[in-house]
Amino acid sequence: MRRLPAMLAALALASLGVLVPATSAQADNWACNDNYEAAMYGYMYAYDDMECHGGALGYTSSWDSDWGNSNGPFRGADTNNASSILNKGSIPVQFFNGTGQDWAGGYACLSPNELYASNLSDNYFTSGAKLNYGISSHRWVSKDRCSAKSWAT
Ligand SMILES: [Ca+2]
Ligand SMILES: [Ca+2]
Repeated sequence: MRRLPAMLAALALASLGVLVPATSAQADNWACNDNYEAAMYGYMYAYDDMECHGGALGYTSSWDSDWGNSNGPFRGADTNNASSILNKGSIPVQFFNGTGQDWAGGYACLSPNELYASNLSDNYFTSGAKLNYGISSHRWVSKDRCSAKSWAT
């Protein structure tokens, strides 16, 4: 994971702004865009801070039915700790508020063409619960299983 010192990142954004006038929304998403470019194909990533900052809590091409247990790609304090996510796979990732392989309860989906969600505080599970600091499990699903939820980055 490439991390630029804050000063350099600010300079990069400033010079980008000169060449390509960007909306503030685009500028805010710059870090996630950078992470998306660097991400591995077929993988999803989750970060503890917004804008894909703070290092990845985890990344995987597989699933994890409990982000708080001691096995799989997400463990311990990862549960209820993600503030941004990205999907560089070929099918949607379905995120759940709860845990377990019954895959029950509120969920939200991030499809590959959405690329990433840089600020989960704008998003909600189907149950109405906040997505930010709420994700506790995930799996990859076909498009038709995620039609209930569509959301902006
Ligand atoms: Ca786990
Ligand atoms: Ca949760």
